[in-house]
Amino acid sequence: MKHPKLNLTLLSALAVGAAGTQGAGAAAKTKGKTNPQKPNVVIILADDLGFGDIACNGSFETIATPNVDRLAAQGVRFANAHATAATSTPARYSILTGEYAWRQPGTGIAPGDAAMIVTPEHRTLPEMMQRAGYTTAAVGKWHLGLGDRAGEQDWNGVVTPGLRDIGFDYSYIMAATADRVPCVYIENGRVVGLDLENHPEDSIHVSYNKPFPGEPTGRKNPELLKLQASHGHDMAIVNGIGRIGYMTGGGSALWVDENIADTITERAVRFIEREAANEEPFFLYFCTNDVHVPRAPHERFVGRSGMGARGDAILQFDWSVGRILETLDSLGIADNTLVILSSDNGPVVDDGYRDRAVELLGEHRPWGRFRGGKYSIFEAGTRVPAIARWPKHIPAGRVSDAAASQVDWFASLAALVGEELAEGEAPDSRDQLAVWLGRDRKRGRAHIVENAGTLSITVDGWKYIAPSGGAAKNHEVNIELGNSREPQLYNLTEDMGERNNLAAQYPERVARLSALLEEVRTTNDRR
Ligand code: NG6
Ligand code: CA
Repeated sequence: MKHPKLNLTLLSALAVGAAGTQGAGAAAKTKGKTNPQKPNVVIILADDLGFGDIACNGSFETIATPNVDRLAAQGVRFANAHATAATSTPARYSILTGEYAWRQPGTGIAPGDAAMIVTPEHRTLPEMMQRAGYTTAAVGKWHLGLGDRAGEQDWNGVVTPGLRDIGFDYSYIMAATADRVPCVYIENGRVVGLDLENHPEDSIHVSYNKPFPGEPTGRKNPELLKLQASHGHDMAIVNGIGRIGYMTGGGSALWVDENIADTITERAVRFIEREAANEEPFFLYFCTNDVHVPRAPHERFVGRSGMGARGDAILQFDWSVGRILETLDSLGIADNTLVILSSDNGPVVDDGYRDRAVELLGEHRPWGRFRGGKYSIFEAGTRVPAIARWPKHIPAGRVSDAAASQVDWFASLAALVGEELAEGEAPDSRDQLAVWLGRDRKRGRAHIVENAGTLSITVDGWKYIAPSGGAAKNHEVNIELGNSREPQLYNLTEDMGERNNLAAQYPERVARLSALLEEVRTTNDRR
């Protein structure tokens, strides 16, 4: 890995020199962190954090997120930024491949023993960054599958293929979500803390089909639970919490939910510290577990938000952000680091555990002024918090109304670091660097495509939702999904809460948007 990367860096340095656009010193600079076009890049991706869950998006009265707010004050805050999907796996698929997940079967919410969904055959964002000379890492929630066969990963050896095969030099991850087994961290393909030499009986086995004989389950042994499920989450019990899927073994390796934020944030910080000392720039994809269920924040956050575990998990997320920002500051590399913060999908209050999030929500509005939430084709499903900071390059303290999509991170970062995209690479990703660097704060992407069961397309504030036979509401999570057998058309500029379906009034607009959506569906969206 190291050698080809160094050569590539050297080649691009020579190319700059040979082009004669800069003096001799510039060639050397291309390698180092002083080159303004190759800043370190840190993506902080929260889980299920809603538009209204950060104070600076208008929730100052109900939640305190000083570190996120500081990032926004020093950078640009997006009012109209979107994940491509309203759940984690497809949203993350789009970030890493630059392709809409709905083009590919098998990109729905993945179990913890799914095979790799972003495979070594894919061209990936971290690989593109490696080509540009970056050292890359993924830390935290993964949820895009591991190994080449579902259910056949060797959790006791090396889980392969893995993240190294899709462009991450370093990885320290949770395979899926905190509510899915296996409940262990995996560092560079190996489960962390497994001591099979001294405890061979601890070997890990995972099944999403049947329980392991003799192992308690949430369904049969609710008395063993410290956090009861409200729906689902009744299979394996780990750390007193029922999970999705069954597992046995791994005693010394099991994570403690209350420490997840500390553990993964620390790994992210260590990666930054290590890389800051190197000459090459780094790319960090840091995915927090917060504020996904089960919400079991560290005791120093418990009770602090007054909103129960969900609010406390938001404070914990903000703390993680603070740790990353402090680290960049203390290493003196904040000015040369582009930080992008966002969330994989919209918010949900009760996502399967009785953590009192519903009862204690009070006046807080995780979805802001939007309708729906996680799982929904309505705006709150994919209209996510987004902030970009790169001191001296991104104007500070601005709000952007530009239409922005996470699918464009791939091509935009390629443009930033000067990498050409090959035919078929990042097929739906557009170079929207001007948007993500806060220069275009009005227009942005010509259209935004969202996915949650059905598809929607938004152009100039007009949103068309394609008819679908799906349920109108998910009653377990109490979220309107936005499905309807009738076409829907909303004027978000006047009706951001999507209350007035104007489809019958504007049939031509419906026809135009539906045709455009069809075009996107049948071609790629790069243009
Ligand atoms: C659902 C889970 C939910 C959450 C979600 C994935 C149940 C009843 N619900 O199936 O708790 O895990 O999947 O969330 O099991 S995501 O943010 O990772 O997409
Ligand atoms: Ca999520």
